[in-house]
Amino acid sequence: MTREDFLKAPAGVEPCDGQAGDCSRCGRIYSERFPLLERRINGRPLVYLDSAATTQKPGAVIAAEARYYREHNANVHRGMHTLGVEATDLYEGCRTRVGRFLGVPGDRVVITRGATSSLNLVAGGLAPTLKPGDEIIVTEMEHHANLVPWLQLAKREGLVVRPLPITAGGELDLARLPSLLTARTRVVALTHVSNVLGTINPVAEIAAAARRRGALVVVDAAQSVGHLPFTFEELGADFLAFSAHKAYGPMGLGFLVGGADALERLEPVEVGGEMIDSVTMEAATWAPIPHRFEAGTPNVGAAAAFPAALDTIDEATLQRLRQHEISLTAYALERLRGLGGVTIYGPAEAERRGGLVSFHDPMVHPHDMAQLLDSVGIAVRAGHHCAQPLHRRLGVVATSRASFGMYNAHEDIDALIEGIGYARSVFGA
Ligand code: 7TS
Repeated sequence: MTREDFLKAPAGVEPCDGQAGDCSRCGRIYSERFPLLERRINGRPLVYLDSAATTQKPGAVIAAEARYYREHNANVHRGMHTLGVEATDLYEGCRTRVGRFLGVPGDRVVITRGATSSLNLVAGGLAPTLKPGDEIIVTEMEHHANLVPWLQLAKREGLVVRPLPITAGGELDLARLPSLLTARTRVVALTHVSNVLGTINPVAEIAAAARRRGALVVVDAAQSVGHLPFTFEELGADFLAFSAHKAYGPMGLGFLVGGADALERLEPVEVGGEMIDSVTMEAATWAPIPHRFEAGTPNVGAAAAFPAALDTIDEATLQRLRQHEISLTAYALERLRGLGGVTIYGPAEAERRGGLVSFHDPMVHPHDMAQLLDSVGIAVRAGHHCAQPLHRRLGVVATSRASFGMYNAHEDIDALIEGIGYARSVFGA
């Protein structure tokens, strides 16, 4: 099939009629609120299947960030004038809103640049409490953001990193946990939802086992906040890290949420302005938590905008968003299996997964797959998805990944399947 032949076939996606919420025809949730989805790519309507990399943003989020710069822009916590007070209120309002969303008081929410910064803050911040020979358990399915900071820490402090392996079915091998958890285990770091396998990990169960051994539990919730319904308490973790941009919010903003006394254990890693109490030419003392972890001018514009994303999620309800992602994932699994010859990674049941599916088609290299799909307007991600050890374990250098947001519909998956057929035809398959 040539590209021209493929394009003659009816486009899988038509304009959505969802003016009042869900589209009655396709089941998308609030897709009319996401201006970017109106784009055309290479002459075709965009089919956006890369929400695990970043979600698109509702117009209300874009408007709130623009409004901040048009009407309120000033630096924060220096409230000598009206704009400074307004900017500070918006920034602190974001902290409170995130706390409410996850069921914790705002003073246990540290505002960062993203999940990666949050995880570096924990790993670096724990350094003074660790001794050579102490052990850290990290799962084999981590994104590099929740692996490399621990490897660096281990190198600097003489620690031992012990990998928690996965099973052939793409779940954590919990039978291995008891022997890995020792009297020297100080930290268990794990992802809530794998960005490659989609696996939802039983964080509460693992956290309970870790705590019995006196270890701290660090959860990378980059793929779960805004997608799965849960509170911080339910996870039973000490630290939880995530980025706003994967939860329908702006880029350059993330959070570290701490358990009741957990943040007290961290030494500030980034130091300078905004985070001090008093400074002499000899020494400095720190501002109270959480501000001591927020050195320098923060991304106030993004913080001013993120509550609009959380409002959109709450309006839809997390329960409904979760059901929607399960439905899309189940359909994607079914259609990909129907192609024949495609390896699909992670648990077989959609209920055990977040809203994403990684796959490998031996007929088309993942990079060619992504490029050919893009040529017909379909955006997927290909590569190692910043999880090289996991891909080594899976025995492939790269996979293709389709991932879903509230604005996706079953017909986007139909378009993907047609697109894969087209990609195969280019390689004579
Ligand atoms: N943890 C997980 C599980 C992730 O999926 C990602 C980003 C991060 C941490 C890092 O988040 P950041 O906002 O600090 O960059 N994951 C992806 C992805 O799967 N494709 O692009 C980015």
